[in-house]
Amino acid sequence: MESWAGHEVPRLPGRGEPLALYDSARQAVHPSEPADAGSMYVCGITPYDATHLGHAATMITFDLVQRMWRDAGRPVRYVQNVTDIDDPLLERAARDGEDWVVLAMRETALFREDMEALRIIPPAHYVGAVESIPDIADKVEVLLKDGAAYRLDDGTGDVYFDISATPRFGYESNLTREQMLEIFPERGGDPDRAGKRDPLDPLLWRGAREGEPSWPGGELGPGRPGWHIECAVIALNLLGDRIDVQGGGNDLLFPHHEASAAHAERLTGQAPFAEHYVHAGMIGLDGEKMSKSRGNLVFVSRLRADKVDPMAIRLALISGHYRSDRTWTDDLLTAAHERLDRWRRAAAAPAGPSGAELLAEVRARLADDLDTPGALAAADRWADATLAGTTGDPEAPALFAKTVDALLGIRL
Ligand code: 5CA
Ligand code: ZN
Repeated sequence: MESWAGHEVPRLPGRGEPLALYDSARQAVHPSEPADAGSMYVCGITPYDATHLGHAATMITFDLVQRMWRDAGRPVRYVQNVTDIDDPLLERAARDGEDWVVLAMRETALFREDMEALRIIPPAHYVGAVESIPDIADKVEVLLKDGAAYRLDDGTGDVYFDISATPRFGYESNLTREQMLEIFPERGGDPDRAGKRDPLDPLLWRGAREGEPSWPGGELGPGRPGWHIECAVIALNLLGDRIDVQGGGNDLLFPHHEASAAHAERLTGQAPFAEHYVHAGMIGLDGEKMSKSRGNLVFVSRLRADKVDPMAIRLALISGHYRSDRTWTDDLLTAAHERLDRWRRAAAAPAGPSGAELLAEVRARLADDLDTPGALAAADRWADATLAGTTGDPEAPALFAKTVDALLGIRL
């Protein structure tokens, strides 16, 4: 699938610091020091509605990871998926009397535009579930033959993963079995499906149903892929057996990333699948998680149509720490506009305090688990001192602008 257009990222003097990130599996901040290229897989959209600010915040989080790795001299191998076939897409298309393919294509195109506007560096591979179906079917067959999966004998052709096929199930989310059982049905799982060996076993392949799209699955028979195996296979195919970062919002902690890791680890015999499982907090509105099913959405495209500067949207979203669940408010956007205006005036000043010190401070704050509030505070101090009339280095305003552009993705 086509990715979106990139833009030039300014080169900064010197070299950035190694990035430390919180890993949900180890529940602590650890250095992410890829040996050569940094490999990152981020769970992308299910395109049945427009990109909302929650999606944007998550994409910006991993954009910052990419920017930090690059600044530290690491090339980056970045893959993102589009879940362009799944139940929510079919349900929305049926509700609106629309062709699911048309819906998916339209919303994916809009997502690309939003990503470009927000200056998200595009992934090297932007991959749809549909185009990956033959590869996914192959891997489900391997799991079946290997005894890690089983087919229900009710004639549906549905294939499930046996979670006892990995001794590690649960290591990624650190949830108790009770917690898993509670969350599983809320996030697409079907614990009560008759014939499963364990209520938590996730679906790998859904046999063809009347009125639903299906694809030939070779020995599996016609059907379509389950959700977790989609991400495991795309990541394995394009990034190899072990990746540095598996990313997404914290709604994917369980079962999605737990099951994806279990699939991948069983297929490769290597664990852990990801060195870091990184989860962005949920952006909410009026105290509730912003979600398509709740209908409390603020769309990036809507704000853009209202002529809101995408850089203000980006700045508003990074004013909170990426890991914290946080609420979107109009005040946040107003504050971001004011900050952007202050930064722009400071960048246009004839001189300012040391740009090199500011750069070092921003690098240090971001290297510590992407402390964007700390980085923004450092930039604010520099901008305030500059606007207060401090004379100093005539090169500093240009370096300030380059710093916030390269590391924060804020083009002044
Ligand atoms: N296609 C799957 C991932 S394979 C999916 O979760 N799609 S999604 O459209 O629901 O979400 C796309 C990305 O945005 C995921 O990484 C998800 O975790 C994240 N996300 C969804 N809602 C929010 C929210 N309210 N705040 C922050 N991130 C969110
Ligand atoms: Zn995913």
